[in-house]
Amino acid sequence: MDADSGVRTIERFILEREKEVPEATGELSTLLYDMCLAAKVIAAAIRRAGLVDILGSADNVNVQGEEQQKLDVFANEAIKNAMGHTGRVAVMASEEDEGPIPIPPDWPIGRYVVVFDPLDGSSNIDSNSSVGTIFSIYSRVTQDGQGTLEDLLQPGSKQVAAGYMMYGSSTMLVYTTGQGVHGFTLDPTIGEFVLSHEAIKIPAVGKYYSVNESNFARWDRGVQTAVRGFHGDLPERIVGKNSRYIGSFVADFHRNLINGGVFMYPADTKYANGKLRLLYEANPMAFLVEQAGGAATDGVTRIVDIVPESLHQRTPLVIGSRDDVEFVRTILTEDDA
Ligand code: P6P
Repeated sequence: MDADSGVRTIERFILEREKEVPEATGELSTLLYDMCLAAKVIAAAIRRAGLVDILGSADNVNVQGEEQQKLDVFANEAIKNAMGHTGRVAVMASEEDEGPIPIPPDWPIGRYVVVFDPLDGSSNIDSNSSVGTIFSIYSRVTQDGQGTLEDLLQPGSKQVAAGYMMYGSSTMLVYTTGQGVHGFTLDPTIGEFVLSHEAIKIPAVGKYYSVNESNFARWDRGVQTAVRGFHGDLPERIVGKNSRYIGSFVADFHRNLINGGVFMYPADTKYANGKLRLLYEANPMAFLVEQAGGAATDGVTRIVDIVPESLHQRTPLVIGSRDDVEFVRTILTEDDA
């Protein structure tokens, strides 16, 4: 195999994309490399999790009131360390931390803002189901010094990059900088993320629908009607779909992105604003899916148009194949919904 075997590592691919942006300074590229490093560190820990004492509960409850897993804590620290020591970030926010995460005092402060869910779906870890990291990157809006809430509470339409890592049968990193959606698979033999899915496009109509059916009685009538449509009960309006639901957002989203599908976590009588978080779950995935030709709403309103009011605010979410998201919007906006 010759030296340049056509293997396109993520570093090379990011540089190629950077050349297409005249005003690019290379800082965002460097930040994305640093996220790759964090991904490798987390992936290695998850691979070993079954062998060393890093599985299970950290005997702690996070700011969400959810039981923290040891890997939640590990992943959170890995990303904070990777992002905070670059001189390119002004402020961070994490699902695992209550407020804004400042840059360490002896480190230069940069112009980017990073929000992330360090390990989504972590309750699935002990059963070896796929889990993931989700991140969004913005440019700061304040001028100097430590970043603030104002920098963090920007609408998703202001994202400059977004992506996720999925730790499953293989480790993948999927990201966008607004120039399409591209997927990379970690080759453990060389320790590099290698391009495996260039220019991902989500089919307009999905094969799958993903929703927690056990919540059916908690939904309002419009949502129940839409899901019945996915069951195949409204053949005059929509072709029925297969149900696929892992209960790990990154895994459910990734399958639908590749095969076509729609994921829903609607508001219900338990989660009045839905369960998923706007800043570090819905927004990054909404940026990605729109770049891939799909759509993301709260049922009616485009996710990336929502102006956040708090770091951990939740939102109802319908995301995936464009025509399926539109079907739900139509049902929910009909008079008798
Ligand atoms: P439910 C995992 O806890 C998570 O935050 C997402 O990854 C996933 O989509 C959702 O919750 C699953 O929630 O209520 O269906 O178990």
